[in-house]
Amino acid sequence: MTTIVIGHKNPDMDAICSAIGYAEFKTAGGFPDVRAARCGNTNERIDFGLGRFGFEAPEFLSDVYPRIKDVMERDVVSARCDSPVYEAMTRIGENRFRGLPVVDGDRRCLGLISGFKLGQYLFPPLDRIASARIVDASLADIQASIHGELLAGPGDTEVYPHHLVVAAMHPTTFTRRLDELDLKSTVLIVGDRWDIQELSIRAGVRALVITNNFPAKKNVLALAEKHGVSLISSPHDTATTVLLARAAVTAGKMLQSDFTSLPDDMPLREAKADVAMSSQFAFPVLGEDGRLAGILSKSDFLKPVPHQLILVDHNELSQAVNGADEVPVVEILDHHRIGVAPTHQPILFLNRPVGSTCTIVATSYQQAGIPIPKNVAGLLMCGVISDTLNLSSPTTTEVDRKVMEDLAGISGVRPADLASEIFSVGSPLLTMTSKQAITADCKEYTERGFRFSVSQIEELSFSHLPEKRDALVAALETYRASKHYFFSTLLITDVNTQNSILLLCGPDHFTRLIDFPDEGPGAWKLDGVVSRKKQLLPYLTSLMGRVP
Ligand SMILES: [Mn+2]
Repeated sequence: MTTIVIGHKNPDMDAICSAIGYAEFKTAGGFPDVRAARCGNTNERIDFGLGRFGFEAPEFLSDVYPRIKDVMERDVVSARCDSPVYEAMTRIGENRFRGLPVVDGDRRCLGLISGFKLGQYLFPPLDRIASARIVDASLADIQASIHGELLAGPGDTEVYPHHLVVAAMHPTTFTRRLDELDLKSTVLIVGDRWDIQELSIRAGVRALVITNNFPAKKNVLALAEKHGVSLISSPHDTATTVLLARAAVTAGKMLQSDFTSLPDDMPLREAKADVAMSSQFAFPVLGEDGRLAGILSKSDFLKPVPHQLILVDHNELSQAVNGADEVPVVEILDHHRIGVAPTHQPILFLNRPVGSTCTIVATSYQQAGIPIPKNVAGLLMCGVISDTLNLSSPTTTEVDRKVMEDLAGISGVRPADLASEIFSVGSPLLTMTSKQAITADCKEYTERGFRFSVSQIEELSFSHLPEKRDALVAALETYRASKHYFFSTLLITDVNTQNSILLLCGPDHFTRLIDFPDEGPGAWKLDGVVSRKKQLLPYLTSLMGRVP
């Protein structure tokens, strides 16, 4: 079972750093197989923070939907197309399967062989009972299948329909019978009947099988060589020899080539429909290289998925990685409003109204009595600094201040120095396109029946804003229209002066309600507002309550 610690979509510094930090904490606490992940791109600032303390961006996951490869049987029992069906039957019997996939030498799946089809072959319906004597196989395969030994005459690997004939009759009757046979395809099976053996070799049957390990007489051996008849000794009695000879037909001759295979990375929910509609007993699963990687049965859909999630820095499914609703969430660490979906099982849900999730990660270490490694302390500082604008945002609490002090002591890095390093990297307005600036840290909300988005970027000043403003507003409107949001907004915060400019696109009857000073078309001046969560969201919510 793999546990994935993951932050929200459009991850910010806190989401990335708390995911890494909490994965480190769980691992240090002895939790097996925990790894951090992200479901969106990092930005220059996040990369700086990670690199500053020797971390790399966690693994990117576009979604966590359970896939076929998560539940399929990897240890596939299959049959080679060129091996006798006897082997396939044995494997089906041993494993109590309904059938097997049939593969070539390159492990490419050619089709399926079913126990049902094998049963029909062994016991044909009465109107086709004569076909029970025909074996579409080479003489060499028949010999191998009956564990026989070639005593005289030619071996032959050419595959064509052989007719099995048991000579259990008087020589006179047998002579008459020989006239009715297609001798070139006849495999005659007989015990120690020397007269019959000689008669059939002189008549020119394709092969003569002597059962029960009866030794062949010298003159019979010589006669077989002379007439080019293959003489084979079988260790089994006649009835067993016939049965085994019939099983010499290769699996490739009996496969159902019209079958459905599925790619191993297909989400289970997509596979469900294909599987439910099909009468196939199992589904060959192909890897990226097209080779057989596993097999999927209907019962595999009942298996638990081998991964689970710990969500950090968010608790609403609309902000979570795609597929989070189909995987067990075992823990949530967050500092946002509660919008968590009901869970099936009790979970650890730690939501504290503090400035950053990294603060909660640090207190988790402290409460568990696990020392915070130096580099993890630095990493957590990045999250706290970024989310609280270095403890200056109104979301900052005494807990954050205390944690920052502790972390600074461990890392040996001064918060003020780290803050100015972080915020001087990659001004979003200078380094990003308008679209990137909007989507870099964008959160979707639903409030009072309205769906909307609130993005935020941090700058060291507003000096670059005037030349970018119109393009940003245009991009914001495009984004709003593409997502069918009621409105979309971007909060541009100056971390030095602790003021923000709000860009907002939405219907006139809504924007008319905004009572902050105008700062140009689609822009408003929000002095003293720095927190999306604590200041902007409550304000927007109150406006929505006044929508006529
Ligand atoms: Mn956060």
